[in-house]
Amino acid sequence: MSIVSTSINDNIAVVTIDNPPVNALSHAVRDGVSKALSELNNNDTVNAVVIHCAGRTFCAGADITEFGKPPVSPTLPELMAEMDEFSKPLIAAMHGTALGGGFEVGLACHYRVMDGRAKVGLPEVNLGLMPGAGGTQRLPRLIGAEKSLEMITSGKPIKAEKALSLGVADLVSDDLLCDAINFAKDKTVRRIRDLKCDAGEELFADFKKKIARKSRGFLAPFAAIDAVKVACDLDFDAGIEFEREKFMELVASSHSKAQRHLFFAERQAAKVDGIDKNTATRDINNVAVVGGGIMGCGIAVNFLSSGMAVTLLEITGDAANAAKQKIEKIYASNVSKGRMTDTQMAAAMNALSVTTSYDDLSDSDLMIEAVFEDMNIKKEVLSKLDNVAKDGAIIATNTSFLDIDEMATATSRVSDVIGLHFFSPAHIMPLLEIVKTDNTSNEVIATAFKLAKKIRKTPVLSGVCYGFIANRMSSCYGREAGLLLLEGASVEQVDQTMYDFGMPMGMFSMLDMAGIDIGVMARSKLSDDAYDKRAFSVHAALVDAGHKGQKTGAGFYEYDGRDKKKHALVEELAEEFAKKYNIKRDDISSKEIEERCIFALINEGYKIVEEGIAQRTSDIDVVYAFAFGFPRYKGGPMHYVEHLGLKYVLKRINEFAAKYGDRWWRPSPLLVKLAEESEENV
Ligand code: 3H9
Repeated sequence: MSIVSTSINDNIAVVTIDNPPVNALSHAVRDGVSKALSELNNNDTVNAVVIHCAGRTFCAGADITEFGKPPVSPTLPELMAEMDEFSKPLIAAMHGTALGGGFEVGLACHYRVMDGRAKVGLPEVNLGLMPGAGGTQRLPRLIGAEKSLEMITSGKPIKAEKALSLGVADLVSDDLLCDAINFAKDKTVRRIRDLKCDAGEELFADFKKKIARKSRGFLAPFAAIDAVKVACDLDFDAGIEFEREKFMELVASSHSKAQRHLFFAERQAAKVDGIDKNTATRDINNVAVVGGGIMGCGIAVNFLSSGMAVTLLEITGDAANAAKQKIEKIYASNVSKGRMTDTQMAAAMNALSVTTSYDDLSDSDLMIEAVFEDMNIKKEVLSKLDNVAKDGAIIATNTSFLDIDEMATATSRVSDVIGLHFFSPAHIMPLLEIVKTDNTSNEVIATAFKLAKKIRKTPVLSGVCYGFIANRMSSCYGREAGLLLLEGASVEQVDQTMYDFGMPMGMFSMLDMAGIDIGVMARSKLSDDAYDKRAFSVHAALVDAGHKGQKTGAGFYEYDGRDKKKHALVEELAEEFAKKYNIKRDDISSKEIEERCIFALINEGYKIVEEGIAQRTSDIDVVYAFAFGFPRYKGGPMHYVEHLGLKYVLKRINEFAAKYGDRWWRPSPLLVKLAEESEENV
């Protein structure tokens, strides 16, 4: 079948797009549709045209791989203009996910028929873009400015029923093509461009304020608001011109390049060397979780919400019941926020059982331990799981740092042991680090990736090392932040600098939130040469003084409810330890703070790749963006190097090595090699 084909029956033409996997609107598709429409316009036997797609979805948007290349006619806006000029009724028959340019094709049609399970949306903001094929001009004319602003700035798609109620869809159907053809028979031409929309000035100013916090640092949502305002203020053609100009600016921006990089990086991360669709996987229906703390409960929620049965084990009956209540509380909060129904909550809670006996876990397909971060305790738990596990059961650990190869020796099935590292809160954070040991089988790794998709997590593969990808990198950032305190920077200055860089919060605010004692305890088990003791000396002293962070009312800051203020003790401690370690205190610029923190991440990232812990640099970007909120418009630390220049980054790392010693700042050989090969000028 060709990429675009036409069939005519009973005076209704059906134009079918067949461009797997998601019918992206590549040049071949646009060209094919354009030619088909021009033929049908001149064909007197045709009264109306239905546009429809083969495969699993209506067009999922423009072809993202074409962005950044010179536009080739017909561009999507040119095709939309042809559709506007089309003289016969045009009906979009949409199934799957009609997104971005795909939805805009629907909006350029005169009517929209949707499959009952279909969704439509304008997710361009997730790519650092705004709709660029009429979406900002047609949607407000159809459903009003306010609802359009919500859809466009959130990027969230809506379901068919909602689309029907908003007037986006004209018909929702269970037999899409057949109903769309019948629907087409008595229709007349009706163009959205001829409608008018209106809204007061204040709507747009208020909307910018409303999204200011969530969209801090991003360009695209604000550009999209301006474009919707233009839809209300100017005529359609002027609006389209404005939209095109802003869209082209965004395509060329570093923001969109970074966000497009993350889009493909996320999909690339799911590809594992040596594993493909023919690799066998195991069925996971029953999951055991050992440990009913915040982590264990969050992990359990993931599986319950995806329709799996969970048995949660705690040491005592009281602890088991408390865990059940914690899970119930998470669900009750979801219901109260309208994220799920009472019926869905009841189904999830019915699938949960709690126990104190390992024997009750014998039917589990997957067992995950989420107990105290201590090698001996974890080994004991894994050994108990091994004793009751059925053949083929996967035994997983949620450790954040520990050596899983060693842990696996506590079982008789090392090839079935894997790390599934969730991030707190586990039912919300999108990343799942899948940690393979030297012995984990491909079947178990492939199953973990399949499972991640089922529980809607973004998986990234890591090898075993202290802290894996995420926490190993974060330790380097934490080390530099700690040293900067001793060298004269304040907690507030370090945090503000990193916040301004785009991180959701600074390192010290993050430590206060998570609890400073967790890291202090983890480091207490390390040998002195495994980390820079000086960098974490203030942390240890704060914990000794009972200041463990928000939970004790003080840590790096002092807390009064949600308000935080300077904690004078921190400065005193920093001076004391600076003296002890003979560190000269001075004014430190924000540039130095930013570069020390970010370049430490980058250097470690290259080391992680060269050691084979991560498969590729883009996996590291996914980890840091999804686990720690590295600003997506900067694409992750490794992509950010492209923006800065490899040679510049290496030069600064060499300078830091000369000034602060090369124990931590020794440049990664991979970085050196790439910088040498790079043709950029410093
Ligand atoms: C836009 O439309 C701009 C316009 O307003 C204006 C233009 C002038 N292009 O995600 P999956 C690939 S911007 C190229 O694993 P799923 C993807 O990389 C666009 N390729 O499947 C992957 O390749 P591979 C607005 C694309 O079932 C394969 O397809 N639209 C595109 O989990 C399968 O993808 C969007 O932002 C694309 N547009 O999810 C929607 N989309 O197999 C982006 C996908 O080699 N797409 N690929 O790794 C999605 O959100 C999801 O792909 C979708 C399916 C929900 C559709």
